[in-house]
Amino acid sequence: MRVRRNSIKMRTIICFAITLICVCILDTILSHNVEDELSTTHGFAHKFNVEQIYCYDDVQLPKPTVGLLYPRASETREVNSLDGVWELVRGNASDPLQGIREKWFGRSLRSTGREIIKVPVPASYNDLTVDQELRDHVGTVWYERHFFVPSSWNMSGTRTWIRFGSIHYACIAWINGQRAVKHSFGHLPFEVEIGRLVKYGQENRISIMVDNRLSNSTIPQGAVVNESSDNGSVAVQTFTFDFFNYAGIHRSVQLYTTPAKYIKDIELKTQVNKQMGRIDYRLWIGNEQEQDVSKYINVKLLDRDRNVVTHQLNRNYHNGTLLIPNVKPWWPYLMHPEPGYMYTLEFQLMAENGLLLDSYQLPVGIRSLNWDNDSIYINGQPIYLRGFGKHEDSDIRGKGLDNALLTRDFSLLKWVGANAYRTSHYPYSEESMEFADEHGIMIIDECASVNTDLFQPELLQNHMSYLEQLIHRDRNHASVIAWSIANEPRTQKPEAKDYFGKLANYTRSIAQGRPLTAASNVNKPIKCMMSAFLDIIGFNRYNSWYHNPGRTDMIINPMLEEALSWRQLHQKPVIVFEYGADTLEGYHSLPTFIWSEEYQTTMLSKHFQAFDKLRKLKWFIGEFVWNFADFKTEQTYTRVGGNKKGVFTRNRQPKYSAYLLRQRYHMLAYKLNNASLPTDLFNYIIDFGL
Ligand code: BDP
Repeated sequence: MRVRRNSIKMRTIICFAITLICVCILDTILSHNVEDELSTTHGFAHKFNVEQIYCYDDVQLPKPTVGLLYPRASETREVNSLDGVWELVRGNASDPLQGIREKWFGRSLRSTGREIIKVPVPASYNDLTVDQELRDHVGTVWYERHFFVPSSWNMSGTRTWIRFGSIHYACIAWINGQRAVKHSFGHLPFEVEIGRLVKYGQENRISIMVDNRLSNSTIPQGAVVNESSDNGSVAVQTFTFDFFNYAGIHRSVQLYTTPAKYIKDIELKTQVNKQMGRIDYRLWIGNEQEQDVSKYINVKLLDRDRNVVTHQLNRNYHNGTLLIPNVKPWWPYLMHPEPGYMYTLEFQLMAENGLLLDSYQLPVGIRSLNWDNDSIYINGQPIYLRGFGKHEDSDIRGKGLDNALLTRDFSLLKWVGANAYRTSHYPYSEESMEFADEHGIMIIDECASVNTDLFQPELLQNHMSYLEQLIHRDRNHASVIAWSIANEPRTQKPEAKDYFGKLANYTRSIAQGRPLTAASNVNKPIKCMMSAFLDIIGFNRYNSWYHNPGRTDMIINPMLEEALSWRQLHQKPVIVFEYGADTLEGYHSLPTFIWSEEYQTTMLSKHFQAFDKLRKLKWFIGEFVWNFADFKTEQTYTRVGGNKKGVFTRNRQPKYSAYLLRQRYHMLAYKLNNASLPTDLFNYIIDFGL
């Protein structure tokens, strides 16, 4: 009896120890240092006030990503979407890893007895319901759905993949109870081959645990702290960035097939010289080691009307060059009568006997991109950027991909005459990148490093890896003209120098022919430890808002002085990445008063005067209003229903200032590129001839 009780005790101890080890490992897997988080009382921004000396010698360079071509059907590939209504269960905020311990992935979520919420994918989960606990949830949620995989996909020679456009922030996915993939970093795609996990021609179950917690080593940084509430201690996510930490399955989930031997990845570089276009391509072939039956590739370039303009048979199927006489170059919007011209590049992997092994079509815009110490040039022409900082943000859906919203946004961008935006403060959807290509909107492509404050080696490693994945994803888009490595990091800190030196060196080595930039907000350029490593200097400045609120007579001179001092210090092109004023739609005040529509309009106009003086100096190459549209933030007394600096409302309707901005942007295009003006740019007032 005693022996039995002892062995039961022993077993209990062993089980407990195993559970403990599992929990520890899982916690490390998800890169959250719980102890660190819980010991922080005021959020990461205030954790260390003293200078830290970090050594980055052990930071490993990321392994290059290969694969992740956007899923497209072809003669040899099929795509099935898993978008639709899924089931969601909220984990306990006080016990985020309960679902792992209890193996919720091994059974249907319903069997856990917890409340099931039906939710759409893609969408952020926060604003879908009226439940405040779901909106403000900190920790894990679980998603689940059932799906079929066609039995026709169960052929030797066919591979089955699952690809996620973006899940924020970290996640683990299981298929039929077996672990399929884990990923950290929101806003970036990831995929895995799942042939070994799925049942063909039968029902399958996918379970995904999504964790929204941000820590000192996540991109962006944050900290989870325990705070006392009326209901006891609660976990609270703290961060200093100014947008809501939406979470969930934000972009599409797709199943797709490739042949066994297949085109795994494609890299393009394009150039235009007078009438001649050139595409240099590089291909990676999946399963190349398999008995070598593929002998050549057929490469076809199709124009917009699907006519073949160039055709090549290449026996070296790893790389090649296409020359395109009388090319139609890719031009930014309003810089040419036919902007955003996109060709389709088709690659066919062929066997010696002429059998088609794999086929993939990639949209391509053909253009040259160069820069020097004065400007950025597209097809040899200097550009002037007229645009916005944006957000992926909308009512109810949060950061969920919404093609209707994208259509509206691009329509507004063109209406207002913009030619560029910065993907502040994280990579936007792949679908939006295609919209930008097609519409000729230039993109400053930003990684999700916002307000970085603690520069530990682990963060640098993640930051490099983030940029590697971003550049890999977006390198083939004609619209991408620069990589932004960070927004408003605390670069006045001495330790930022080494950190950004290392980060910029690495990023430059993989930059795919684009310059590096970032948005700085130090109060004196000389204090910025990052900008010396950049190719384009960008700064954010809120004269008449955070600086001298109410004083629209204190804009022009400070703006001129600041831009000039950045230039003098670095002798590089300079862009204003953010300026703006919160504006409550429908609030009017004459004379102007802060928060009124008149105030935003006057503030813009004063900036235009400063920008025009700077434009004469040639190295001033862009103006970006903050923000395109109002967006949701955390709850704070400085935000009334979110950040209201939008020129458009959250519902994408113009504020009063939008009409003035429209006149400026179109007039700039007319002046600089001879673009024709919209007929409704000015309202009829009077005929002076009468
Ligand atoms: C800038 C930040 C941006 C904020 C903006 C603001 O880069 O994310 O939303 O301030 O306060 O400093 O409106």
